[in-house]
Amino acid sequence: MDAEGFLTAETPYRYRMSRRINLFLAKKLKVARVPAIRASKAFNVLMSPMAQLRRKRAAESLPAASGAKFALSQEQGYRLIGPTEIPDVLPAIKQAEAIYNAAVDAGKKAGQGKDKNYLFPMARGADLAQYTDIMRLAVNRDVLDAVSKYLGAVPIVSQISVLVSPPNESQIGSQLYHLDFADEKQVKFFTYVHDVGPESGPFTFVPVAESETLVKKFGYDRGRLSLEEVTGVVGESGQVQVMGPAGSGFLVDTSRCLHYGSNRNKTTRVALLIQYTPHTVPEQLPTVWPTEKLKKQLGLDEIQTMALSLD
Ligand SMILES: O=C(O)CCC(=O)C(=O)O
Repeated sequence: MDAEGFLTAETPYRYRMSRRINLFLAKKLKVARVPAIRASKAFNVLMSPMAQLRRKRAAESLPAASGAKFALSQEQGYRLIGPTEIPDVLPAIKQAEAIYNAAVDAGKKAGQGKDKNYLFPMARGADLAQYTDIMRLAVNRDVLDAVSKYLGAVPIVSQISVLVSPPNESQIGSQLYHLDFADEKQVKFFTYVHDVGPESGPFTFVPVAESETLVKKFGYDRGRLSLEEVTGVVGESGQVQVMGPAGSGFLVDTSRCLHYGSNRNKTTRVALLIQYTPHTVPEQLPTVWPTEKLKKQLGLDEIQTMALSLD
């Protein structure tokens, strides 16, 4: 999925500006994906150097064993999570399901009026702050510590959405292999709300090392690669197609792992998506959470508070 987010009156200026710089470099000057991200990110880092340092130090001082449970390696860039591995998952997907059911009951037709009618959020951003079980999962320390170590700094929870992929026949946009360009690295945490099988448009990706081979081979920058092109190089066995019962999840770096999903579903797929990005994400307007309120409600510690704050 391409970078997205909400512009609100509280969105710090540096995110708006770095996004503008990135879009200008990419669209007007046709600068390639990675150099454009680096240049626009430099602006964001320069505007908040102390916060950047604080987050780096906080990640470095995490105990060696913390985050080990869901560690993502730099060479693979992903970790699959079984449905019972995180106790916070079940209450969170119950809330996500209730949000989805309420939207369906209210007559929100799948895909109606949406740009991408094969994948869209039923709810997202600060609207989800009221759902404490979802927020608790977003700051689960086993996950947060694993992500902090992978990114080398305590991240921000940039976005949370309840994502719906209705049945469709298309093969366009994020239904084809691509990399996200919000930042050079990021981690998306998907949890399926219902069982997902081959008919429900499972999320599919190629781990980092093989993705890098594909990027070189096809001279990939910001476009799309077809399923056939990728299969022709890495075979079926080089692709991870995530299926499983409700509650199955995964952490994946969608900026480094080529991926696609919601491709010609026959049944509706509902997923809870929690996105972690560096604090200096250049090409996405991060969610502004009601940090102080959540801190009191959920009894957040220092690392969790950092993850829900843009300071
Ligand atoms: O599962 C999908 O529909 C793909 C989503 C995607 O491309 C993303 O979240 O970056």
